[in-house]
Amino acid sequence: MRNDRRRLVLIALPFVLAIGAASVALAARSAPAAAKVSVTEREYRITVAKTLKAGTTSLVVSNRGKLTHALDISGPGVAKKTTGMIAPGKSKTLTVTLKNGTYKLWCPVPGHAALGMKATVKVGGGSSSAGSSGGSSGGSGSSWA
Ligand SMILES: [Cu+2]
Repeated sequence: MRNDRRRLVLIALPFVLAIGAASVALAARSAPAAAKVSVTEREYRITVAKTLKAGTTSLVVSNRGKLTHALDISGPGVAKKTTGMIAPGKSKTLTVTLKNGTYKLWCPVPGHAALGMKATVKVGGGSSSAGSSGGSSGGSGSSWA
């Protein structure tokens, strides 16, 4: 009896491990690596990084103001997406795919953009500088000494 149960566990264990590993791999594959960028809104301005990287980006928009706000974004490949209204103290996430270019962000609540709730964000631009600054270190002639 006791031996049988132990044997059963020994037989089942590799299967459990295999299933576990497979589900981990699936989870890793299905989750797109979206960069998270925080955006803060209050009366009457929008705080966000001036430059962002191209790719799938989750804008985490926090309303730190006392009024209801929202965030609209429009630019290359993004034909106006909106978070919808965000109550004071709340936040919403808006996922967009950014391409190189300039994006406009603003609060669509009437009057708010005119009062200053708008921002411009640049994506990409001069990204391909990697590799050019190598300095061709031949190795042999260390002239610093
Ligand atoms: Cu607003």
